Amino acid sequence: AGGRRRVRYPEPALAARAARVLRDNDTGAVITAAPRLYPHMWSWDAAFISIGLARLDVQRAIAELDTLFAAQWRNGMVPHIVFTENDAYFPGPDRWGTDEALDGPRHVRTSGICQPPVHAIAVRRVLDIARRSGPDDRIDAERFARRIWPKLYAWHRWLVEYRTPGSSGLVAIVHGWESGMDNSPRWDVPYDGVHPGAALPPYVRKDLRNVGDPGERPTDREYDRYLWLIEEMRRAGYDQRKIVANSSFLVGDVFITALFAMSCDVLIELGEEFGQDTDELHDLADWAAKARDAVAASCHSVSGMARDRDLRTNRWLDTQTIAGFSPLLCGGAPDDVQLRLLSLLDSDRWSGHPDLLAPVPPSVSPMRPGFNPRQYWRGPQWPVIVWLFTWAFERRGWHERARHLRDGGIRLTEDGSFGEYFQPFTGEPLGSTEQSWTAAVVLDWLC
Ligand code: 9YW
Repeated sequence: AGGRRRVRYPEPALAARAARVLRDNDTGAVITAAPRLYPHMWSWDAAFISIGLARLDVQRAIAELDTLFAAQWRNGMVPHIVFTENDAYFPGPDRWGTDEALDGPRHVRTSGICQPPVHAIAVRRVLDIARRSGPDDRIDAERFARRIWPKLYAWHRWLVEYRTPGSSGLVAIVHGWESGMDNSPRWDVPYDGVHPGAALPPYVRKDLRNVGDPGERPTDREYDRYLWLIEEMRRAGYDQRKIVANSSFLVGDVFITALFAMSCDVLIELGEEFGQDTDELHDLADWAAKARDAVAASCHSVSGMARDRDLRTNRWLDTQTIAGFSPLLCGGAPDDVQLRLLSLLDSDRWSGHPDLLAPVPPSVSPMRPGFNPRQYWRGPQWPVIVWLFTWAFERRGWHERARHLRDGGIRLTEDGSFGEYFQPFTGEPLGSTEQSWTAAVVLDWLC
C-alpha cells in the first residue's frame, strides 16, 4: 500500500500555507469550518481554530470564541452551528426552526443541538500562547479568560443538568452530530432504532456537491435519520427535558464524557487562578470525578475498550472505534486496563498497522470488518482527533508518546492540502480541503 507520490512541504512552508487557509476562510465575521462544504461556524471547530489563530493573532483568536459564546443559548447550551448568511449548506436555520425556541439566542441563528465540550481546553491554550507572545496579548487573554469563565461554567452545568440522565454518568447525546463523529459505526445500532416518519418534510442534500466522491460522505439512509431527529426536536420546541425523555436517539457518549472530564479540570485551574466562586469550583471537581468514573466503568472486561451506552435500550455498544481509547485521554481507568489500551493502540490493529502512511490512529481499526478507508468517520484518519490525543498525552506527562503522535500528524498533513480527513494507507485528502481546523492543529504542532 502507500502508492502514489505525495508532496511534502518543509515545516516553515507548511505553516505559511496553514496560516493562509485560516486567513482565506475568514469572512470578516467568522472563520468558516471549510470554504465550500461548511460555510458557517461550528462549535468544536471554532475551539480548535482559535488555538491555531492564537499563533497568528491573539485578538482574532479571542474574537472567534467570543462570537461562538455570543450565540450561547440562555439555558447554557453552546450550539453546534452558528449560521452565517451563506445558504450553501443543508440543513440551514429554517430547517432547524430554532427561531421560536424559548431558550435560543436573540440576535443570531443557530442549530438546536451541541457538540463536544472542548472550549475550556481552547481558552487554556490561547492563554498560554498569549502569555508567551507579549505583554499586550497576555493582558487581553487574561481579561478574556476571566470574562468567558462564567459562560464556560454555564455550558458545563447545562451538560450535567440536562444531559447526564440515568445512572451511567455518561454525558448523553440526542443526535449523532452532537458527537462530532456523525456517521461513526458507534451509532449504527442506535440509528437502527430511529424510524423516519412519513411526516419527514422532503429535502435536498447539498453536501454531495462539494466532495469529489459521494462515497466519502454519509449515505441517504443516514441523512433521513439525521433529519428525522431534527424534526422530533423541532416539534418538541427544543425543550431539552422533552427531548431527552422522548427522542428516538439517546446515547451516553464516552468520548464526550472524557473530554468533559478534562475540560472541567482545565476550568478548575483557570477558576483558581482568576478567583472564581469556590462552590462552582467544587461543582466542577465533582463533575470531573463522576465523568472519569463513568468512562472507567464503561470499559469492556476483556478488551479494555471504553464503550458508549444506548440509553433507550440500556445496552452497551461494543463497536470498537477510536472512542474506545477515551480512558487514555482523561485517565481514571485501573492501571491494567490502561496498559492494555496502550498496547492495543500501538499494535497492528491501530497505529502500528504496517500499511499506514502515518502512524496515528484511524477513526476505526483497519482490521475491523466494515472498515472503509475513504468514508468519513468509518475509517479515515482525522488530524483534529490526533491533536486531542497529543494534547492529552502531553498533559498526562507522556511526552515521548505525544511527540511521536505529533510527528505522525505532520506526516499525515505535510501535503499541504489540509484535508478534512485522510485515506490512511495513501494519505489522500478526503472530504473538504482547506479545512480550517486541520490548518489550525497543524499550526499548533509546528509552533
Ligand atoms: C456535516 C465541521 C463539521 C465537524 C463535524 C464533522 C462534520 C458536519 O463537519 O459535520 O454536515 O457533516 O463530522 O465533527 O464539526 O467541520
